[in-house]
Amino acid sequence: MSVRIALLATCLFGLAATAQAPTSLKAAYHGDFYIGAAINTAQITGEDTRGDAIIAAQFDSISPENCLKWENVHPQPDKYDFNLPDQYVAFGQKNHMFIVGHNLVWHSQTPAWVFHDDKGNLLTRDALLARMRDHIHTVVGRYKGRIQSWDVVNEALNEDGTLRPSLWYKIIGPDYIEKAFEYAHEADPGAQLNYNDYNLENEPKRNGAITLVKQLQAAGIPISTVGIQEHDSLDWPTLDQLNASIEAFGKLGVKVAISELDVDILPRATRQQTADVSVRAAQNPALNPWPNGLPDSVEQQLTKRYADLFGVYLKHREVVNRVTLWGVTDADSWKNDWPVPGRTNYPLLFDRSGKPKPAYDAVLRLASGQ
Ligand code: 9MR
Repeated sequence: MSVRIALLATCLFGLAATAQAPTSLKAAYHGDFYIGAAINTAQITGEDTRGDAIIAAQFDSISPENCLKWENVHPQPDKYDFNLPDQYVAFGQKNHMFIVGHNLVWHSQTPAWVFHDDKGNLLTRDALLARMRDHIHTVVGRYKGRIQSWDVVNEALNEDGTLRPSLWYKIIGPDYIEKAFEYAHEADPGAQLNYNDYNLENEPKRNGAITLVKQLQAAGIPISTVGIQEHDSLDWPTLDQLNASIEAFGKLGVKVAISELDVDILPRATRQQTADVSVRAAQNPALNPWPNGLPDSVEQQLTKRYADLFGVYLKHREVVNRVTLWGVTDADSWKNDWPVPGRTNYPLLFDRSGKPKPAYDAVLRLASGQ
């Protein structure tokens, strides 16, 4: 009898375990945070059918890898191009996703005309503010109520925590950041507004972001989240650095978006850990050691790294509101061409053929507590 009961219990338990085991990232982390992916042109237009199937099955949030950057959406003073952004937002709505807008104000990928008048002179503060307001109202206004979160200002800080001397800063002054948030809030009072940057795990830059958030809060400017990009390697940031940053921002009363996650396993080609898109390094076979596949030992390190990172995010699930991977498969990643062009990198959870990697399994298992 007791054997039959035990057998029955095993069967039922087995069934329950099968029924409950999540089969997608978004199901596994449902109730904890959104799981997002940055999507590219071929995925937005539907040309990459394999990628789109992965995105729809696995993710409940999307970010536009490039199509909403100023140079793409507003290439000339009187020309906006909403073709791709409209398709991007439609894709997210069709799949009931949390849709992110990236980004409104950045020193990079912003055409030179933005800062100059017809004669080539730098604009005055008032003229640049007017241009910024017009851009933000036009873009945010178009997707009001449909894009739920905007990266309002991207990468405004230097590594030492001071403000980067961009043309935004030089022409308008340090309050260009407040103004950008103010205009975004005017354009869509319901949208979450994010300050987004890399290397916020390093203490000096983290402190710079803390000061920034406090200044915005003191001025009554609505800021809802800080985006920690998380362009990581196997040994940076330490889990302590990551924990400390999430905790520090959480204490300020803002949420944290892990906004651009990937893990670079290739030899570092730059002196410092950075995600500065202007940095370049020369090709060299020593910097591209695994063009035909990753050795098991490195695959295991990557798997452990992803499990450790998601362990930290889960621990802070009250503060972390989304975790967005910067790409879908390894073939899509910017890390294949930055800072060295033409390398074979392995930074994401799906391999080049679209198959889930061991790191994917580890992230899924972690959520379901198996
Ligand atoms: O992944 C993006 C790549 O395709 C672009 O060429 C590059 C320049 O626009 O930007 C990359 O995305 C960056 C993001 O917008 C901001 N943080 C750093 C990201 C990686 O460079």
